[in-house]
Amino acid sequence: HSPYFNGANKSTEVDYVQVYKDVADLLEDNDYDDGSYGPVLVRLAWHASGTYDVDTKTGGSNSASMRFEPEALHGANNGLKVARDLLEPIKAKHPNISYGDLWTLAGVAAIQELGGPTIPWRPGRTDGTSAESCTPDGRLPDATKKQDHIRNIFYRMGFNDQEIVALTGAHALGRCHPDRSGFEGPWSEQPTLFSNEYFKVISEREWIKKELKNGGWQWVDKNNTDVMMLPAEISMFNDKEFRKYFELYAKDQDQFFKDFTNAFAKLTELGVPFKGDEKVYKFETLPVVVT
Ligand code: DDH
Repeated sequence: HSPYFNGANKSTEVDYVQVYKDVADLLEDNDYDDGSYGPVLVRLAWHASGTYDVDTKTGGSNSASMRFEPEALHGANNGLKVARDLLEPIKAKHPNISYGDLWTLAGVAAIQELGGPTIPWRPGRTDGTSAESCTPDGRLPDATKKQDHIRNIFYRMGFNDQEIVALTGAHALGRCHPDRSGFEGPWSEQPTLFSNEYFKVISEREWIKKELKNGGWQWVDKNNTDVMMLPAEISMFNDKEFRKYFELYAKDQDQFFKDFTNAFAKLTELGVPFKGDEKVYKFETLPVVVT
């Protein structure tokens, strides 16, 4: 073989294990939110993927259409520029990775590094090149609405009730920002730890309404008013069919991790035209450094 043959081949290869490590390395930042960029990266992976429509087979993470306006400016995507910009140096270091692959891999890395389950991931997304790949506004859930709206949004992606509740458990991570969604506060006291805490919090606390300065409202824990729930979430919790999964996951973290793993992997693969021969990665978390 000529050395040029190998060289040419290598130039399109991506070291996904190294990409995982590079994402893991940039998560911590004591000056940002609760000390981690992990939650906002998970939200980026979710909003890139959750635009999928099973009937028309449009949307999803394949084209990374959130890079373009108008999708970048959809209200649901407020604040995600932070996450997209954060990943630019990694894109520069690994120029052959597509944005769709990078964003979904970063979400997987964030979940794993913050204590969540190992989520199988494979490459295969190809970037769209223009705003033509943008999805119409309104495909992501509206937190001010009730459980029927949430069902319709997720059924459109192809999820069932159990998967919807499992996925929403991602709210163990992160917080609401008044300048992004208009809501404020985290869903738990430990917003940088991925666990079944969300389900415990929603089932065990007493929820009272809090009026917000912007004219809206949310639920807050009567005994710790920093902890919140969205109007849509308490509607879901009060729905008989959804409720059984909230109770199941509050009791059984292993079941939550198993069901979340499957649902999140499915979410990030919606609408991706895999060839079928892609390597499936199960990334190892970075070793914990004791200082
Ligand atoms: Fe969410 N989410 N989400 N969410 N989400 C917000 C933040 C985060 C809803 C509304 C909001 C999922 C489902 C729902 C994450 C992950 C996931 C915010 C606050 C709102 C509002 C944004 C802000 O102000 O910064 C609603 C409604 C639903 C629903 O299912 C009914 C799902 C499925 C996921 C997922 O990842 C699988 C994460 C993480 C955050 C925290 C972001 C941050 O910056 O912190």
